[in-house]
Amino acid sequence: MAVGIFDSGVGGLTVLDAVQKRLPDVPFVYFGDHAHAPYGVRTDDDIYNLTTKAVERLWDAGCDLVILACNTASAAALRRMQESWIPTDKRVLGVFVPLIEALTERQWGDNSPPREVGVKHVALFATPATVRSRAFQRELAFRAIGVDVEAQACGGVVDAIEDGDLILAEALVRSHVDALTRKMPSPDAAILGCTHYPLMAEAFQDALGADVKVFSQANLVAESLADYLTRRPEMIGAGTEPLFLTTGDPKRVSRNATQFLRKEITFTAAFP
Ligand code: DGN
Repeated sequence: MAVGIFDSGVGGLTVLDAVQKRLPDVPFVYFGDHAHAPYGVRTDDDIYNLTTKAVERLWDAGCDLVILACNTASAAALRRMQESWIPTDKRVLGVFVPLIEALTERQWGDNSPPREVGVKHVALFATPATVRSRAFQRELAFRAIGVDVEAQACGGVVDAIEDGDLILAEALVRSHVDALTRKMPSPDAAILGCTHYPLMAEAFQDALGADVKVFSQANLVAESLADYLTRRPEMIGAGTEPLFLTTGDPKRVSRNATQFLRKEITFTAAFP
């Protein structure tokens, strides 16, 4: 069996890269819904319908376990999928919880009551749909008390990354950080709540300053998946080269992904 990794575009490749390094023997299939990116400006119903279609394609490709490496889809669709749609022999996991557990200094699956933690003022950067969902604040409130969260919807950043326009992406990051620090002048931690943003991690850290601890998801999700698979070894198949599927133009997407991850990546059509 392979593990499926889904994102609306190239952002989930940051998660794939980290999990491949952590779990080199696990086979992966990546699905990027480039034809419909960005998700951040879509309605929740729209995001739910697109995400279920992508997850079904990953099931068809032999993935009984799928990670939604997309905060927007995790926020808008995951709970609804888990409540009514996912068959008992399949698992779909999101990307919020590992990050919130790290931020609140908890071990995997520690469900003890909320308590005071080291961080007090947290800046959240995410897509408009993720910010609207308040999913990070909800997960945080289950685990921590006394933490003030200021959210910034970072319009345009995902589009600039998908267009391969790094200069524009950096300028947008600076202006979103400015907007946030006008509302919260001295955050002590920042959450990169979109899997595209680790591609801009340096720009976020530069704009925020070295004193702000920046949490991004790739390594945290990789650790949490490794933990999960240790408890479910039957979910691991034999290692193969990963398969990259896209609903967009495979040539263009391969070029963009190769530029961002600085290694050769070849996408094929998800629905030929
Ligand atoms: N990488 C997706 C996320 O983590 O939210 C971006 C979603 C989008 O398409 N805007």
